[in-house]
Amino acid sequence: MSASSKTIALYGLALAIAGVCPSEVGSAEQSEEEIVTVVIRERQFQPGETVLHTGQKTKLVLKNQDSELHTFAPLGLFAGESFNISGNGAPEFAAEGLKRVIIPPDGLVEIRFKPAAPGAYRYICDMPGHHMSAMLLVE
Ligand SMILES: [Cu+2]
Repeated sequence: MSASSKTIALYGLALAIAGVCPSEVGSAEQSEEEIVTVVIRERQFQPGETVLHTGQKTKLVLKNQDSELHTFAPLGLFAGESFNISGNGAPEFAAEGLKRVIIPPDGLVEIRFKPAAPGAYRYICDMPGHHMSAMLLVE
């Protein structure tokens, strides 16, 4: 193989790689899950504001690091939406969707969903006397 034909072969290989990679990266971005974590510690949701994105596959992770029960009560965020809950929480449902999830001490709950509409959604812990609330901001 001469030096010039080797150069042409390498050039062709570079074109093939360039042609394949951008489309693979693009589709991976669309299907990738956005993972957001809220930690519950000393009767506070941390952070107090969490940003989510409309139409984005999302995994919302709630970690209870306290030695007492807390709940995640989303006040309508999941109304009419499909979602999947895993972990060791105890979900309770109402006609409008997810009412709350009870999260045991050192418990973990994962909620998979796609935020349907932009807005600011408050969620609370509705255990008596806890007075805990925070925001999910869907952009
Ligand atoms: Cu609580």
